[in-house]
Amino acid sequence: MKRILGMLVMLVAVQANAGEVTVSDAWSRATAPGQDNGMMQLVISSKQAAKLVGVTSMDAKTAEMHTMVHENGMMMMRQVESIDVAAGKPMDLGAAGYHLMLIGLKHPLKAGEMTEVLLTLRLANGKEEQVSVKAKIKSLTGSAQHMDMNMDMHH
Ligand SMILES: [Cu+2]
Repeated sequence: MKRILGMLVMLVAVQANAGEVTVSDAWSRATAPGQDNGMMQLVISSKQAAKLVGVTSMDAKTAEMHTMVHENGMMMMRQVESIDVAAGKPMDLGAAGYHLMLIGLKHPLKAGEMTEVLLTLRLANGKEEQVSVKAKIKSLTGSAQHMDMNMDMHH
């Protein structure tokens, strides 16, 4: 009974926050043979200002938020602690130079399948909201291979 009550409280808490944050256009890239890291792009919209503060992947050991930076003439990736999302303004991670990094994939990402992450956002009102996101896995392209090269240098 105690456990059921706990679950009910959790459901109510989630519902109270539901609707502040929506995620769209989530996609990921199919991995090349032997590649154990993946990336994901998505667009986050929030009614109130928010910060993306955590990412959990269902298909990888860990997930991080990364930004691309120029260093010694090369594009490198750096982990960031959070990503700001302005109120009412869609935050396109890719356009802003960010991506989500899936590290230590438990299995290859195959084109046409889905991969799932759980995002944790801290809202301006101090509450946290978690959003489950399913991303479509797209096939590898030339530019993806360029990025994988940099990925290996960093990790
Ligand atoms: Cu990265």
